[in-house]
Amino acid sequence: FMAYEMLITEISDYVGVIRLNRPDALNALNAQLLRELADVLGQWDTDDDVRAIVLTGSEKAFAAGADIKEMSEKSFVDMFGSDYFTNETEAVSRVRKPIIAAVSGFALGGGCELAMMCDFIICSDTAKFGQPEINLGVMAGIGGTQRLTRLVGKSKAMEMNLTGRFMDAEEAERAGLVSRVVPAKDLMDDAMKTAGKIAEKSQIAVMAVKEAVNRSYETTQREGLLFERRVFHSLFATEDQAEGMAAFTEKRSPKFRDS
Ligand code: CO8
Repeated sequence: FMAYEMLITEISDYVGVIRLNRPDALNALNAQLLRELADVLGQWDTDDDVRAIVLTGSEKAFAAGADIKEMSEKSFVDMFGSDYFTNETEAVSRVRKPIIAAVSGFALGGGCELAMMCDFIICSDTAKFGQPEINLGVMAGIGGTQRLTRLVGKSKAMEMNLTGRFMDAEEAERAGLVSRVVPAKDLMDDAMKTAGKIAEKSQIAVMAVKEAVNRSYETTQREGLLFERRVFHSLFATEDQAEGMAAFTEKRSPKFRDS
């Protein structure tokens, strides 16, 4: 068991909530914060009490980027040699349960990239997304030129990465970066309700959906469709399929047992 200094974590009604908590640095991501994040995600992925995860920050900032003060003294050899952040950030993508990013305020640089590593983003009307690394004489390093391009297209991704300008919530929704925008005061309620809805489903089907949607990024459409079809077929080996379809026919709510 690891005591977290930079995260506040809580499990309620099968939803695990992780709040980034470095208020004096607008939740800038440093090595310790990311180690703690990787640790809790690793534990929750095999914890039956967690069926969906919400990752959030403060009202002012989801995260204002990687910690510039921690990075400023580093050399190429330090970065390349340690593969700075690689293990910790890959730990986010390894999680098989769904992770919702609930973004309020700044999601910049590594903060925007962390939000994009989640399965989808719900943001408040105060959210500001950006890849301002260019202003520091560097560039995005954990997805800002890759995931952002896939999410919003080349034109916007290129402009954001080249100019460092911020995108507001309305533009982010229009561009497909976020699934929905909600008033700031409703953000956590909405994210928790959304996670709660997912937590009621068959966990097997939920993990299969996550795998299949993510596969669409990694392969051709023909292979992706084949993967989807085979996973769909395989769900007919589960009791939850029989239960879900029986419940519909009998006009009652299904009781999924993840089996
Ligand atoms: N790192 C460290 N400290 C930060 C960061 C950061 N990214 N962002 C804010 N802080 C600190 C400030 O230094 C300040 O601390 P202090 O009070 O001690 O001076 C405190 O947080 C509050 O910030 P501000 O006073 O600046 O608050 P404002 O409301 O005036 O401004 C901004 C808010 C616009 C968000 C501003 O803080 C800002 O521009 N922050 C930096 C944004 C940025 O450039 N982010 C990109 C960082 S680089 C990156 O993310 C690379 C990721 C790739 C990693 C790859 C690894 C392999």
